[in-house]
Amino acid sequence: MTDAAQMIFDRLLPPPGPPQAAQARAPGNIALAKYWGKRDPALNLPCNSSLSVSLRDWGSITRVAPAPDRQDAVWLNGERLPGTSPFAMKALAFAGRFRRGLDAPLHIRTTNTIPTAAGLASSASGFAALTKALCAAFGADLDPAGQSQLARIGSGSACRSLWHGFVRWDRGRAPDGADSHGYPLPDIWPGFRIAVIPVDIGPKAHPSRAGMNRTVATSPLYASWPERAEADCADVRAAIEARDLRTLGETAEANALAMHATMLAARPALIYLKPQTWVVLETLWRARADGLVAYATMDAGANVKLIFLENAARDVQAAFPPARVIAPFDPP
Ligand code: 2P0
Repeated sequence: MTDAAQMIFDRLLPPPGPPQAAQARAPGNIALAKYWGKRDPALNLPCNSSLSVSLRDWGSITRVAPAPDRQDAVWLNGERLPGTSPFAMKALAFAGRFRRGLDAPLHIRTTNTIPTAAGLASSASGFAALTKALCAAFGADLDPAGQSQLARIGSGSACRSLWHGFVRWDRGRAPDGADSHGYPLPDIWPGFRIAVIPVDIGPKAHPSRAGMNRTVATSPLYASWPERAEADCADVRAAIEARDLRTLGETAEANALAMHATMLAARPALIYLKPQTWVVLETLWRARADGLVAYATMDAGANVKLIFLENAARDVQAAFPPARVIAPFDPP
């Protein structure tokens, strides 16, 4: 039986033929207006639009090649993974959507260029790079919007990692998700900075997929999220266009905290933030009262990301010595 996700691959890809070796890279991304909650979990169709900034050369490089030993295998950062590893199983299941029954065993090698010490998840860049590599391997000449639709099925946030700079993922309306993919914003903002303040670099306590689904299913606060999040996404878009960091930062920070409020109200509660996260936030809010123009956002983990402009970089680094600053619009 063909599932709904496979029908999208069948529609977008040419008939399967023997794969070639191919390699691709993709940046990670941080959402300034978050994706949280699916209206269709099988197709990863979101309840609201989201908007991110890509992390330049922090991302994933993935190589796909026919397996000389005729055994599927996956390597992550040079280490061959057991077949039972969740990452290996997800990557091979995704590759299966391109193979469509063809007997073509593959070797998949992914290297993350995001420093482990930054504590950032890499599923977005990983699935975006894997999608690009598999499209090249199977001779699928898709435009980036088509690739974004396929990457979205691997992991929602991956559909924003097909481009550098600011990317919006439209919620879309079509039941098959044809209008739910990323597209790049034309805005180039050279002074825009993002910093990662590592709080917890260990594996996630709760995978975000399960966390998101639990929030939608059980949180009494979730009902207010989709409409507010959609408005936040539009406000972030407008603030980028106006190069208005204050509005962007205030909106992004409130959006992230509102997302965490929906999680806190889930039953049982879903708590990603740690005591040290709140220490970082208190320090930020005190510094902001003293004039620092910087704002925070947090994802499905305890680490804090700060949003600011180049002229605040020195003060951010002084207030948060472990901060790793990224200039998203510098040449790679
Ligand atoms: C985001 N997150 O917009 C939000 C904010 C985490 C918090 O997208 O189930 O790995 O694969 O679609 O994309 C993390 O969730 O989830 C995420 P799936 P994904 O960046």
